[in-house]
Amino acid sequence: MKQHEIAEQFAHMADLLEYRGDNPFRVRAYRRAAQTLEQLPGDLAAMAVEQKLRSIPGIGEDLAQKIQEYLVTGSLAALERLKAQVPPVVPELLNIPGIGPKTAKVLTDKLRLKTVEDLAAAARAHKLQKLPGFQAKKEENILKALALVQQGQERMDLWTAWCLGQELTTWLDQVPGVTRTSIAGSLRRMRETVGDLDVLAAAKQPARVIERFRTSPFAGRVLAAGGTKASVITPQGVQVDLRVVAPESFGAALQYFTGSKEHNVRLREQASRQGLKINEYGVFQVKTGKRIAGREEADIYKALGLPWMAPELREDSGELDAAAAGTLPKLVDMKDIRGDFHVHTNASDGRDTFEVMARAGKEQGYDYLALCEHSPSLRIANGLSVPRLRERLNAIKAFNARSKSYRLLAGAEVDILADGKMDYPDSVLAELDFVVGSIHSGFTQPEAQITKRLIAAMRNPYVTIIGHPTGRLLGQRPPYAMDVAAVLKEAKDTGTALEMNAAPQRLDLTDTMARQARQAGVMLAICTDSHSKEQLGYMTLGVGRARRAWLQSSDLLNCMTLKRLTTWINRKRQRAST
Ligand code: DGT
Ligand code: CA
Ligand code: CA
Ligand code: ZN
Repeated sequence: MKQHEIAEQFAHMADLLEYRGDNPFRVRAYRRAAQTLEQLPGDLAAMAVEQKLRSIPGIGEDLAQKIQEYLVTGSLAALERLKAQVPPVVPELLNIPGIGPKTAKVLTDKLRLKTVEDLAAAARAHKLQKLPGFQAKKEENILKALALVQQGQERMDLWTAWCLGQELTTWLDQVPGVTRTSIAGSLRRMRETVGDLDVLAAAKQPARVIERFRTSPFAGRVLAAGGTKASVITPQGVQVDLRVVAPESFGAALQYFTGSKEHNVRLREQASRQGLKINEYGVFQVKTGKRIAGREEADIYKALGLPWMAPELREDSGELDAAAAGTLPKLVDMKDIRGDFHVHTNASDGRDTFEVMARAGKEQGYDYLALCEHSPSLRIANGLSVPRLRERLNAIKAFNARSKSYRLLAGAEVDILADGKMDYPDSVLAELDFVVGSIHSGFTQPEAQITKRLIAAMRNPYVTIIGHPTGRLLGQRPPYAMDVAAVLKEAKDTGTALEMNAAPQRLDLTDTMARQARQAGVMLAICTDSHSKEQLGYMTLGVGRARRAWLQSSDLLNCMTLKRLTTWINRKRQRAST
């Protein structure tokens, strides 16, 4: 409700006035009014209409006028003037937990801070504890607060974002008055990391939903809350932006807040050439101001003569031209996925047993699951010796004898050794149904050598797919050097698939490389690289990433029936033996 927005504006006024050393009575008047408004029951806008504002304790003539001003214009001229009179860094400083107006004043006067980074540098150099009214403890607290603020600014991995997104929409769905909900922003587009989480809801009375949200367990700290939107930091330190819109604008808001910004810019340009205007409320005719779309997202695109396009494509990377030409791909979908490859159990470095993982694959509704443990040279991962691998083969035979519609494939994730040889002899590989060849060592070799290793592995008739082909770990390890064109060509020529590893710390191949691979005619495979049964859920991420790469089910090994898959694997083996 409006009183929360105005309370926030008044609190901000009080802080800035105090920073400037204004009359303490005036400062206190704003601060008290902010507190009163924060706790005010009922609807402030209705009170304003009934001229009842002056009956609120602590609201005199001047503040009542300011409330009216905000209700009419959506801002306070006095606050804007004040902001212009203080150094630009001040509002940012006041945002840091533990820094009030007095502290901000000392910091900007004595240290001449220009940015928050300046503050961090000064704190690390222990310059703060020498300031009047500061001690070591205060300096330490500021450093901690800065770390926290920065943590909130860091990007989260896709799985963290996905799980939180599910929780948020589930929670929102049960809030009274909410008729629709959706994830928006980079999570809906399935970017590899997510800055903040954007969620959207439709309700006739948005303020009530916001009110619930700001007092929900998600709101560890409220950054801002108004009548239609709120930004909070969850107790885990993740920023969530919630917007609540009227049902007739849901489609427009969803389109707008899904982004990407680049896609939206292109779309708006196109609209304006057609005499239309798009914003988060709908599509409007410029001449008449008439609204022609807004309720459904597809209607927004339709109003521009375009088909709806999947969020994963909205990066201004050719999707608008493809849409106009009617050549958008029919993207792969979760329901097209028939199985997972590259799954570990506790026989190597996984957590769950053979039985648990086997059953979990069936519960996913899969037709098949390839269990792939590590090979012996990966000692830290408890790689399987040949006798242990044979035990595994027997266990799989026994399992399959009891299972009709769902099959386990006998696989292995076999190390591609430093010289390009595989970590099991071919005679052993020949006993397996499925081989993932992976590089787990020698990441710093020069490009030519890594490329040679990969090519040698692909020329092995038993290697079905190359696992995590670039070796990168998000935020930890860069991809190793390799000749991408040569690798793609060899994959195509030998009939070897490349993995789209769906583990959130890998996401390897990247979307752009997978798209390149598809264009080169290379087969791909989405694998979760699961080390526990929950991680089979990474498939959702993998499918999202594959959609960003414009992949269709015909591009993916795990959309094949078991029969076609077997034929595909055997074709490479036979080609090699002739
Ligand atoms: P993130 O949070 O960094 O992972 O990336 P996004 O894409 O979620 O970005 P965010 O949260 O800043 O904004 C969510 C969406 O809202 C964004 O994808 C498009 C839309 N949006 C935000 N700001 C603007 C803007 O200035 N112009 C346009 N056209 N769209 C915007
Ligand atoms: Ca976002
Ligand atoms: Ca956002
Ligand atoms: Zn691996």
